[in-house]
Amino acid sequence: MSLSWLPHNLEERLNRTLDRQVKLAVTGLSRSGKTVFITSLVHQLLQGIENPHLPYFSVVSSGRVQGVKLMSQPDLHIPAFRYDVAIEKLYDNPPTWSEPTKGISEIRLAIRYKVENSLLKRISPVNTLFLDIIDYPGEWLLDLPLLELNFEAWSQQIAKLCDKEPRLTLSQPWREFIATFDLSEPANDTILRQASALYTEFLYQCKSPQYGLSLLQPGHFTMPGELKGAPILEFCPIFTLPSSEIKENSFYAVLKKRYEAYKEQVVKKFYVEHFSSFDRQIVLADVLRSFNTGYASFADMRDALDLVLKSFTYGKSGLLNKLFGLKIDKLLFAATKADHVTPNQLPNLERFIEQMLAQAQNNVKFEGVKTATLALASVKCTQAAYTNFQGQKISCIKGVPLESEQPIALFPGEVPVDIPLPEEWVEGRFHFLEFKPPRLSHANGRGLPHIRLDRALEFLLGDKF
Ligand SMILES: Nc1nc2c(ncn2[C@@H]2O[C@H](COP(=O)(O)OP(=O)(O)OP(=O)(O)O)[C@@H](O)[C@H]2O)c(=O)[nH]1
Ligand SMILES: [Mg+2]
Repeated sequence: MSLSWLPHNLEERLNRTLDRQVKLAVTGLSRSGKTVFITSLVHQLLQGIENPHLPYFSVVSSGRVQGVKLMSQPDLHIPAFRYDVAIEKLYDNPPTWSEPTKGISEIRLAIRYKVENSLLKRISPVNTLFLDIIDYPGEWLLDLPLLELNFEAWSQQIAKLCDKEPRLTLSQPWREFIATFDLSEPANDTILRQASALYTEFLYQCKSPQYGLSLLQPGHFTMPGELKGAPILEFCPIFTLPSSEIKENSFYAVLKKRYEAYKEQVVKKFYVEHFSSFDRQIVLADVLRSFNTGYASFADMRDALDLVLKSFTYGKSGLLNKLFGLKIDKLLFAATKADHVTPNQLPNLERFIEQMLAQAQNNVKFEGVKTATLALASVKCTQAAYTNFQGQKISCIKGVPLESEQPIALFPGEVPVDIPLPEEWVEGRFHFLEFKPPRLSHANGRGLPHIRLDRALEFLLGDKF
């Protein structure tokens, strides 16, 4: 049945009520694989009818999909997800990956499918599901906990993090700078700008591949999106309280005011405008990269992901939820780039992330959200292979490393089943390399090769058809 005679927003509302529209949000920290995941997902679905690459996505494998089409997106104020650019790059010769993305974007697909339910079938044998996919930086979820913290409590948390290496050394220039002025003195814009620039620089250094830290707040400082250069990002935490009485125009008072404005105008705005409207959520994490960097990077990523997952419980039972509601009822946590490990290591990788997030997942389940963990590769860039080492047959992977032209066979290291102790995290234990995308061809209609993307789709969307 066409609803084109309805005014636009009414049609949207009706689609949602009739369960014909679903908002699938895709997030993860920088470089976790969001763009590649969405590109592969859209590509797989556009392959549509009887796509042999999606055996575990039941609506497709049972032959019920009649067709899939890209549509113009419903939210005109959100930038478009550039599927066209990303897929062209993957099909190029040589194929390349997409550029990093900086903020939120959206894409809409219409999926026409045969209805299975015998009762509904009588009303309408064929239905259309509008799937809106939203890509947004996971860093923004690190901001939601700020809503429950005042400036002093947040500053204390940051101070505690900076007690330990590598933050202790990296934060030195910023800490030395803020120690040079008295917080009870009248504020000066130039000094405030310098202080926040040094703090932001400290966050970027923590994030650099050398240190690979993830728990970086405020999240918009390293992922500003459209707020790049805006004065609302010009503040930083403090280490000591002012020595004398606090005047309204003092450094201390201004920093506190800006922190509160950030919470109100940036964090809450994201919650109300976007987060509260999502139906389903997938959180992606490049766990293997943190293995390479060492224990500090791994532990920091785990803490950051714990905090990210808390956003969903916090949303469900917190004050904002009472005011604005939080719809997410299914949450999938996925370790990406599973083609970086040998196929026999996949179960280990899945057990590892399951354990790593057990506590956080439990809390989310408690709030009535269905959760699952999975290891996947949106685009499989390696092949399983074997090599001989000292007379023994060893399982390895074969692919073209990002910095090279020639394929190599590599044993990347065993994924531990249990989380290793800090002292077991010896240097050189893991060699998880980045790979070039595989050469693809339009001509033979082969979809992008992947690992377990269909299982992710089944968990996230299977019940909507
Ligand atoms: N081998 C392999 N590499 C992948 C896969 N997905 C992503 N990558 C690699 O990870 C990089 C980052 O992927 P993106 O999808 O751009 O990550 P993102 O989360 O969108 O990154 P930002 O936009 O910078 O936040 C890519 O350039 C690839 O090198 C995958 O499925 N397999
Ligand atoms: Mg991206």
